[in-house]
Amino acid sequence: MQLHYYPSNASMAPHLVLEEIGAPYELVRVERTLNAHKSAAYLALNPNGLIPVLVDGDLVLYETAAICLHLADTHPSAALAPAFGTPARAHFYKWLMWLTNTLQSSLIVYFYPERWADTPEAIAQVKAHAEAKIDGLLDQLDTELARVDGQWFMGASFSVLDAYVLTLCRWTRGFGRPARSLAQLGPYLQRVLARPAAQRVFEREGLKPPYL
Ligand SMILES: N[C@@H](CCC(=O)N[C@@H](CS)C(=O)NCC(=O)O)C(=O)O
Repeated sequence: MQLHYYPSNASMAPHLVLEEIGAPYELVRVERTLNAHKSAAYLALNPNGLIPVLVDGDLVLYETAAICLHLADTHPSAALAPAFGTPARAHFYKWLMWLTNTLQSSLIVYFYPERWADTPEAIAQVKAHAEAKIDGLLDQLDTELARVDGQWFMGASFSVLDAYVLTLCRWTRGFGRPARSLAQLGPYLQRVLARPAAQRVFEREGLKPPYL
């Protein structure tokens, strides 16, 4: 397998999943600073020009959540998702979709407000609205963590969701109220970060503290 990645991008979620699984894979750095994600070669892999892409044999897959699910499904012994057809699996799908289509998409508005407005004032307003929305979304994660029984997002078992939550919460480290400052999220993120797989990912992506 090959994971096309850029440090600290959405690719970190499948990178964490690959390290948790322990299967062999190759990291292919997509040089964003040179716009390599908009090159013809990369667009042939992902016509959206977005990171990540996973190549698994003949399969070329984009969309972070789909890649994470595929990795969990093809490596069942790693137990990174609840059993098919169970209520836990249904909630797992719900949170995975929410992470990608609600939290991640709001974060992308926050980081690229100039795509949504023209004047400096309007751009600042888009950014402020995105941060306010994300603030409430972080509260939702915190409330869920207070509800579940266990140290991981799904309870007793570490899952793909933990990799995804860490990746997205890290992006809030420059916020007025970052994820690490919330009562449940703060210690939870430290637990995910302390896993040997997470330590290897931060090392391999060349990331330096502060991690959260
Ligand atoms: N829905 C996509 C979004 C991926 C995405 O937005 N990736 C960012 C990096 S975190 C990217 O490639 N941005 C480049 C751009 O927007 O031009 C996914 O989850 O894979």
